[in-house]
Amino acid sequence: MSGTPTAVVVAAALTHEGTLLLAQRTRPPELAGLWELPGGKVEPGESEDSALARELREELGVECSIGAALSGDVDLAGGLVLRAYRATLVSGTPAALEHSALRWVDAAMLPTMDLVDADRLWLPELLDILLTS
Ligand code: DCM
Repeated sequence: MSGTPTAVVVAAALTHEGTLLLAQRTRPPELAGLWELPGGKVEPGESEDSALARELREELGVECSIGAALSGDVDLAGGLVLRAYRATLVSGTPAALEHSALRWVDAAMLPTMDLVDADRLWLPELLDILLTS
């Protein structure tokens, strides 16, 4: 029953007026240039919501409200699990503080973006969110 606790990486489906924010990774080399839902690792003792709000503050310089989880987790290398949550802006304008670029994409643009593999699980749900928002 014991063993290494699973570390969770949280990522945001941050939407605004029918668009979704994607962020372009700078590292590691195999992921550099690919687009992702912004986020990062949950620290010990931190809730997933507060971890995601903190990551969005650090990476984008914005305050966000964190909503419901998207369906399904993704197993990443190194015993990490990736989980995504809906998010909306409370204040600020996102800036690429830790990414090489940001892009607000609509439902037509999203499928054309070069996403990191892990985030592709949520493509149908993200399209649905954009088309019904
Ligand atoms: N990751 C991912 N998709 C995201 C966010 C993160 O696949 N939307 C992965 C990339 C890394 C790990 O999670 O393997 C930790 O992310 P970071 O390096 O950004 O802390």
